[in-house]
Amino acid sequence: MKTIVAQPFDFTFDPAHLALVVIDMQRDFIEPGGFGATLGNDVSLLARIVPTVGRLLEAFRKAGLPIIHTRECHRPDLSDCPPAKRLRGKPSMRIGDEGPMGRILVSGEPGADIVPALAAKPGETVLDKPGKGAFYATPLGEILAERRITHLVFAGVTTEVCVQTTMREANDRGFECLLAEDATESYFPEFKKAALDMIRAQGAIVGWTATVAEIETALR
Ligand code: TIU
Repeated sequence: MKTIVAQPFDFTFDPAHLALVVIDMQRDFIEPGGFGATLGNDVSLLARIVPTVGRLLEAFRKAGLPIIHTRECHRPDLSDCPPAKRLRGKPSMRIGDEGPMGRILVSGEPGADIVPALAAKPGETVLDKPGKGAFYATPLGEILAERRITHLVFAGVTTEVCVQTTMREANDRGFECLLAEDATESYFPEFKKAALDMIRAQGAIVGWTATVAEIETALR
């Protein structure tokens, strides 16, 4: 067993049953001209965590542990994008519209891909998801069960939307969950802080948080 110094208390795990889930580090959220920008957000905040997520990926690669990357995107015919998502709000471009990185949040388009610095390596799983949670309408549960994974480390964007939703889904499915606090980001710093606080409050009601440095130390 190994231990990560974490909040609100230490996170203990068997490396044979640990995996990393990197949520939606896609050009559509992180680069100008994508989905995040169409919603009116300053995407530069998210770009800043790319090197930290890279360090976390390297730590898991060196340790030989499973890595799952998710991408939020939809089929080209948008049959998996309900009006409740596509027609929400007044974005400058909607999901499926043609933007500078191809059609917004559509699978196979340049914008839907993971930023080049964090691209998946051979043997890593890349999972497309139509919702905020990575378990909804995907085989993630089956993939983790096949590998006998019980403990998950999370990173990615955005903290209070797809990351928190996925952690809550994972917690309900019985996984012990830890969020890498400096490898996740929100367009709203106050929402990131609130999400971290609510995840680890009440005795880790949803899960733990720890820095990438603490995770690296434990995996070394
Ligand atoms: N808008 C926002 O903060 N997030 C999303 O729409 N998706 C993810 O968090 N991946």
